Amino acid sequence: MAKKTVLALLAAASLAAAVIPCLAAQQDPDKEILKLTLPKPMFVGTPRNIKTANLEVVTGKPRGPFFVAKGTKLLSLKKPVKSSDMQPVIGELNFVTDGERSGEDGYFVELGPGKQWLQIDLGASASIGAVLIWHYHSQARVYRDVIVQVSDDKDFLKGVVSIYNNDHDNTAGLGIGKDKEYIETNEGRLIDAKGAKGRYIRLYSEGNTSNDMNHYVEVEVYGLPAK
Ligand SMILES: [Ca+2]
Ligand SMILES: [Ca+2]
Repeated sequence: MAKKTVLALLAAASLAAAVIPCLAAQQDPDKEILKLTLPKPMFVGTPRNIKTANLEVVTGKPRGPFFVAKGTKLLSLKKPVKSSDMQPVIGELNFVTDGERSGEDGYFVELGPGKQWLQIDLGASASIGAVLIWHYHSQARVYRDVIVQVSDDKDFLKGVVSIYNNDHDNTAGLGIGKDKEYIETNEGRLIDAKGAKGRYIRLYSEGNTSNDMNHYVEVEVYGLPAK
């Protein structure tokens, strides 16, 4: 190959390398990176001895950036919470939206055993971009049958959109879910709500790999007011 051709190829390659990151950053001009605040991690290393059928592969890598519609805001802070268990075993339902994300004792609410739900009332219908959930992150564990739904009906009888469902065997009776089970960490679980519209967010779980109880440290709902 002629020396000139090699130089031309090298120049083209370096130009491509310079251009690609710009394209990636531009992506969609109507979107921006969702800014999140994470609590400090409570454990490190790859968890062992978690046996469950539908677990996603643990990469150990931090979550990448998540893009949402420009102007997306936290809508759930201090918003009212109700539950299938209105008398939690430990803590208070308002812990779920109090803005505290710490994994330490005193920051989680514990709902009774088996299938339980809790529900956040945003006060007005919204176009929801993302839901971030911390069930419990001071120990590696997997919560079972995590199902997240959005609706404008407070009783979730009509107009229900499921934005997450990892109940692969339908033990919760809300339909088979295709999402994976995952190990809780300080990153929480970020769910892409894809602009689902609704005033209420309902979250189900059915115990976890350490015990039969259901826990929440914090839930954050991000979105835009519905048009
Ligand atoms: Ca909290
Ligand atoms: Ca199940």
